Amino acid sequence: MDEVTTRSAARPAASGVEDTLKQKTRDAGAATDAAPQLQETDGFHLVIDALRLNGIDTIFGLPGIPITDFTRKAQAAGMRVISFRHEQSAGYAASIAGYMTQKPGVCLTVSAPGFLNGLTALANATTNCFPMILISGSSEREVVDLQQGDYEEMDQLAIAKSLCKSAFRVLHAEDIGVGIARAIRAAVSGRPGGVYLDLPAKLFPQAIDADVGKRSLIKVVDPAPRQIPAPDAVQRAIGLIKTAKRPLIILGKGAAYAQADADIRALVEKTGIPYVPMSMAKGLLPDTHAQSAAAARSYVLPEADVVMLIGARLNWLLSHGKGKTWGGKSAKDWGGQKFIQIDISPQEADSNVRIDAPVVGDIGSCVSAMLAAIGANWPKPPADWLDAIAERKNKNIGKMAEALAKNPTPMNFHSALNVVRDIIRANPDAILVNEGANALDFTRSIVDMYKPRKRLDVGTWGVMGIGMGFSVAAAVVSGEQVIAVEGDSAFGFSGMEVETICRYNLPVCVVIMNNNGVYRGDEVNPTSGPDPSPLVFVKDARYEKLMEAFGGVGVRATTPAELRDALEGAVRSRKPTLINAVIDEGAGTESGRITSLNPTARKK
Ligand code: OXT
Ligand code: ADP
Ligand code: MG
Repeated sequence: MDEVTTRSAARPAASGVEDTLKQKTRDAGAATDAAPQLQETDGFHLVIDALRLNGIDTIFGLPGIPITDFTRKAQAAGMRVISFRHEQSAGYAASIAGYMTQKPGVCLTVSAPGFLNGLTALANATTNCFPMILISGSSEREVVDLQQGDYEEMDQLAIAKSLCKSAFRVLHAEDIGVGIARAIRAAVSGRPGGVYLDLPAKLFPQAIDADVGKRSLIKVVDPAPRQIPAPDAVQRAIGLIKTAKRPLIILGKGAAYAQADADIRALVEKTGIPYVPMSMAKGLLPDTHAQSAAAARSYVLPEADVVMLIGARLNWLLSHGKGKTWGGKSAKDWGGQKFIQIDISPQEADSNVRIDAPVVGDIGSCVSAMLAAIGANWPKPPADWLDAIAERKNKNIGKMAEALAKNPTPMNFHSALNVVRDIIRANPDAILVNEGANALDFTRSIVDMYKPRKRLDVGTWGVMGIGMGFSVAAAVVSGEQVIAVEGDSAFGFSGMEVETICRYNLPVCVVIMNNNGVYRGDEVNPTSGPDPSPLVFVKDARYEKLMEAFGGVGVRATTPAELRDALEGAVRSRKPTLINAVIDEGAGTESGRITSLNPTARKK
């Protein structure tokens, strides 16, 4: 226990432990006539102690009633309290901290509006399988339940339930230990996800005997237990790979999360099977790896006959495992592939197409079981398959090299991102945060990643707004240089957090791909009226001045040389930097690479 307060035993005690306290008072009174002094703690300190006991040393949040004093006390107790300008950014920060560390990231908010602001991030964490706990203060139960109009009244628990993995409320100080333990286990065990913890205002000052409080805390033993796959499931999967003439591995962000990097690499290399990394799995093996088929994606998906998914779902990002992307005749047709799926969730298999060999367990245990089963002399896949992939890949890499070599004025995405590509190659430990549409899609294919969990992006929902929250958390958690490549629209969702970046003096360099709008900046109002098109912004906006306003470095870059200078300067100095990279406003396409998902009116 880090802090206890002393009070006279004559004062009334909090509910629940009153009897213990009364007994102590009587005992103390029997020993001496002087007013006895009891050691006390309260809800504030118990929450802090419970988190710290479980190795959680950082909170991302935004203070206000009823958690202001909590943020103060947490900092006083030695926790890192990173205070944001908007709860949504704090929530995204917590969620990505969870992804990077396998410990639940904690976001702390005030009631109703603050809670709702954090809720998007909680839902996003759950969708992406990131472990996170949203702790929100809440109003008085009895007033909320009678709908009597309390300050920031809202039945937060009920609202959160449908948007996260689990939701709990703690009413009594002596239950805080259990509440935190349950939240931790729910967030990180099995398929990770978001957990909501509701802490009513009255809980925080509730005082209880310090010893009782201490004994009520739980240090969670083995919060994410290994889940060993069934031997017959492993054999079934191995048997299927043996039949393959054109095998393929797809690595998803679940594989990156699992931190089984060496075994995953060994499995890929020992089998010799080509692999495609999903966006956030880039760098799990270096993107320059000879077996990477990323540059031949649209060739390998329809051509493969056996596909092994490791921590990747057959959701929209993989065209649901069917349709033309997979060689099916029409949009919903199965392409004929057999699938092996390694995943911790037993319910994931068959969600879109038949999974012939589900291997259920944690990826570390599954991959090591597969490795043991394949032994030392696994035959390489047929040469004609590898040769055909190499040919496709080299062709695409050649095309990419040509595009990157051009130096148009104004800059386009290729010429600007070529610079980012070089900087990441020279600084492979740097973390790349990425959002936008064209700014996202071009960065994904142009900028190679070399190490695991270094690419953090919009994930399963393609959500805008993660940029600055992810950047802050990545810098806080890792201490590494962060480079955030942002569409100008994407940046706007969390732009005010550049103040947070400056306040904590974080090594974050924001690069805005400024094409004056959502997708492009050259659209006009068809009526010729005074309002601009809904898709465009103020032309030649000076985003760099926003960073300067808070003491950071701002640079406007109109050529690759200027961009390179500014990026190198940022990496060298580790100062908060914002580079406004001016991109041709006609360079993007609507919705980037996912134009096919964008309904447009038939009637023109
Ligand atoms: O094989 P082919 O020939 O097909 O080629 C592929 C690869 O083989 C090749 N490749 C390579 N070639 C050579 N060398 C290398 N190294 C290499 N690597 C790959 O390149 C191509 C492409 O490869 P890729 O990317 O692997 O393949 P593909 O087919 O694209 O993969 C499919 C997908 C689906 C897996 C992939 O496209 C993907 O991951 N997509 C994610 C898309 C996404 O999530 N987009 C974000 C959402 S868009 C939209 O929703 C936006 N909104 C609305 C909005 C949102 N999202 N959120 C909220 C809260 N509110 C509103 C908004 C407002 S975007 C947006 C803002 C946009 O404006 P900005 O200003 O921010 O951005 P700009 O567009 O820049 O202006
Ligand atoms: P991507 O978007 O990269 O394809 P997804 O988020 O769709 O990745 O899929 C990640 C998958 O990984 C989820 O189905 C999740 O259950 C699974 N997963 C997450 N962590 C683990 C783990 N430690 N072991 C096994 N599977 C995991
Ligand atoms: Mg844009």
